[in-house]
Amino acid sequence: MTLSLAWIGLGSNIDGPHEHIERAFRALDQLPLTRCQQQSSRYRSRPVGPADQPDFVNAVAQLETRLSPLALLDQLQALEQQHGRVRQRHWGPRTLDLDLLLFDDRQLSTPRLTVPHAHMHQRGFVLIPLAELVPDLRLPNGKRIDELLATLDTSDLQRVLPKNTLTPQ
Ligand code: ROI
Repeated sequence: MTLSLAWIGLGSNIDGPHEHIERAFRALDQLPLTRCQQQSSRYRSRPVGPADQPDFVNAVAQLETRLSPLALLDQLQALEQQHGRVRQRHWGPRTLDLDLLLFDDRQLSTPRLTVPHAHMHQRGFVLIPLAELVPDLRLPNGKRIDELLATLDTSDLQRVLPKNTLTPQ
């Protein structure tokens, strides 16, 4: 199996979001045939969608993996379940959301999985941490990440330190 790079968007806004994000980074590094190569900063962001829910903590992970996209998706969904994820309502609060954003420069469209992630081009809480990891990223549709970011208002995003980090990095 070939070695691929995959980028995962992490989000949480209930039941101790920081802790869910930190645990998720550790769990991603322990997935079979997978290593977490890079962690972005953590960001606090206003909810996109229904506004009557807590702010989110968002981040992005860069994985090196020998899993296929669908095998990786299975693993991500299992992790979400382990974090007690319950989908109460569409675009409602969640304990842990793990979105497969990009898989190499592939474009996939299957009933279970669309890559690149369908909404990532419009979401500052995805693009800002992703651009931290890959500043010169070009998406499979040819758009550069800095061009996409230039079209977005990202003023609601606030870089935050991970819980338990005492000194700024
Ligand atoms: N809004 C923010 N800020 N961050 C998220 O991770 C997030 N995830 C979602 C919805 C509910 C669309 N809004 C979000 O799934």
